[in-house]
Amino acid sequence: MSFNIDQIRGLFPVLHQEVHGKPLIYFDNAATTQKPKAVLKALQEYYEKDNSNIHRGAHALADRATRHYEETREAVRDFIGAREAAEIIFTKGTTESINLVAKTFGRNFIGKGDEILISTMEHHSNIVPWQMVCEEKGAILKVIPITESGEIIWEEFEKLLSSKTRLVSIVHASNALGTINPVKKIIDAAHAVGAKVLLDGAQSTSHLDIDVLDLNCDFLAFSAHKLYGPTGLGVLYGKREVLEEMPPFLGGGEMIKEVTFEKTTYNEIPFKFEAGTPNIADVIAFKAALDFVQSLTKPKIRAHEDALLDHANELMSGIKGFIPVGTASEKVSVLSFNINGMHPFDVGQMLDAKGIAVRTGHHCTQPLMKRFGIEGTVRASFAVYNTKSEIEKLAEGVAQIARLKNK
Ligand code: 7TS
Repeated sequence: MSFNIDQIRGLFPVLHQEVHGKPLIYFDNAATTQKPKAVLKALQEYYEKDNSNIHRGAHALADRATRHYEETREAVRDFIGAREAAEIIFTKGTTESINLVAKTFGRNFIGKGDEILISTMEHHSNIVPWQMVCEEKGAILKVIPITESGEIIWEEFEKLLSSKTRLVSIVHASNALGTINPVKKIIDAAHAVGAKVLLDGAQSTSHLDIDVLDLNCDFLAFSAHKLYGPTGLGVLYGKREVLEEMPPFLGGGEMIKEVTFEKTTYNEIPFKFEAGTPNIADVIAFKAALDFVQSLTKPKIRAHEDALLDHANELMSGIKGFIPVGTASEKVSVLSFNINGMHPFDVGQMLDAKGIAVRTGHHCTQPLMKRFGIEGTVRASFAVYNTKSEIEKLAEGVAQIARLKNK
């Protein structure tokens, strides 16, 4: 598919509506993206034609459902450049993917006095699971500081890394600032001290080309719903040798080889980590979302979104009272800001009245907000279907609101 913005917008029914009597401008894409028709159609077709439990049925519908489910696993493998489909585990989302690693790898391979490194800009879902591991195991959580522009301080990271570091768990692209972290360099440095690396790819997978073999990360966690796919579905990629050494996460059906009352043996990966009936319909529909992204290609998506971000920066930087939060040199299309003298929530409400959907608050990054000495921000985050004229309406709206307090 060529990058024709009208054609792309035509694929997203939800965009074509009015809110508060104004055409909807959807700039809350870092929270969740909208879904193209192909995803909606795949969901409906699955329930109309193939609905069946997978892997265990000896009938045609179960065979078809199983085949489609496993086709998505293969599509995800291809999407992130993994070696084999067995390294792709379906979860409920990024949060569950990180918790899976914390509860299995964390429990088995992190002990008293060991260190886990995260950064100041982590989402709560990449903080709390590690605090739980530390509490349980007597390990220590260390935090990489960041600069005023929202970039990790490399020298400080190097100082924190040591032979005690078991895991570096870091966000690839920040949801609150947009910063793209230098993850390849981080992974190489972590491996040099024998630590494993988990990448939180919740915000990077929709914008950046991801090649897990080139990056050489040990784990990658992401959510389908931020990637034009359904909610309630996530992915955990892990290297085979690491996944094989990890104990199971949840116990139940599907994850076993053989059960007796005395002893249970576990299934092979990925099934060892997929206990119970999975989210079959959403997994199957997710393939349509991946096909959509692949058809546009990441470099074209990134070029489009970068142009939107540049346009927004240009227009907004001239507004009196506009305070950007997160000005790293490498960013995904997230524009976080405050308006002098105004609470972010009030700004969000006023933009909503103009039909513009943004997110306000701490974005589940309270320690990051504390680092900047603020309560929260207004966040506009852009996706493939957003346009320059929408950015102009945002800038107009922000300018009007800013004038209320910044004469
Ligand atoms: N990590 C990052 C970097 C995120 O942005 C999010 C969700 C998560 C983890 C958790 O993903 P989930 O799908 O399991 O919820 N971020 C946001 C956000 O910025 N606004 O709403 C959700």
